[in-house]
Amino acid sequence: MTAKTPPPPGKFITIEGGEGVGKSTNADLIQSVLESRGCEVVVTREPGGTALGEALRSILLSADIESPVAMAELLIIFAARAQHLTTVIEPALAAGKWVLCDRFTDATYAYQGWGRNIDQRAIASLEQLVQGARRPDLTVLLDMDPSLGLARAKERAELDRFEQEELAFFNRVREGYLARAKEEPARWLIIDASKTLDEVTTVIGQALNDWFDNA
Ligand code: Z5A
Repeated sequence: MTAKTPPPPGKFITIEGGEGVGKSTNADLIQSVLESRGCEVVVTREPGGTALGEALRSILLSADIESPVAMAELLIIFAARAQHLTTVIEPALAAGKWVLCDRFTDATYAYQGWGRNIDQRAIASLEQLVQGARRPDLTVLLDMDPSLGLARAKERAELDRFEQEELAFFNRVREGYLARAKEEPARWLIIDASKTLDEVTTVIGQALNDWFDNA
């Protein structure tokens, strides 16, 4: 009888980046790399991931209702996150599953912090309150010039409330992501998302396999 190799214990992986950088497109690839390593993967997203979170997401993205002020936007995002963490992310990790989340709190620092100029300390307080010690184990940042991502997003569908912001907003968001990645380089894989989809998927696949081998 051959002993079966136990699957690696669950980890929390997030995908981040500006508009249209290819997060959703590349989530499938990341999932398949993880599954090829024997991981059971739960794929989810923020804002969203629960019925309440998806309802709050609709409010946040709608361009047709009253826009929340920046602080209300921040609190709605953390309300959705509290529900998501308690009912989806923590139970999955506790059961040994891997969680792959399209955006998480780094997006809050980038969009509400750098983009909307909310004090980073206010975000850090909410992060501590809602998440305790929970932080991503690995974050894949798809990085590219925001004008390129916005052009991709425009081709695809009608623009949501965030996508209607001016370019300067998205440049600040990008700067925020890169600053966070610089602060904690071991957690981040920075991928040049301006390349062709084939090139991007190859680089992500290699980087993820290297990370696994060195973990
Ligand atoms: N938000 C926030 O403010 N604070 C927070 O804390 C959180 C979120 C968590 C919704 O997120 C909004 O919430 C978001 C920030 C805010 N702002 N907006 N809008 P979202 O993740 O749903 O939003 P998004 O960035 O707009 O997602 P997206 O438009 O679906 O983009 P994506 O997932 O990165 O891209 P994609 O759908 O995979 O690809 C876009 C198109 O490009 C598609 O047609 C692809 O086929 C194509 N594509 C992908 N890769 C390539 C390459 N390499 N070459 C050419 N074409 C490509």
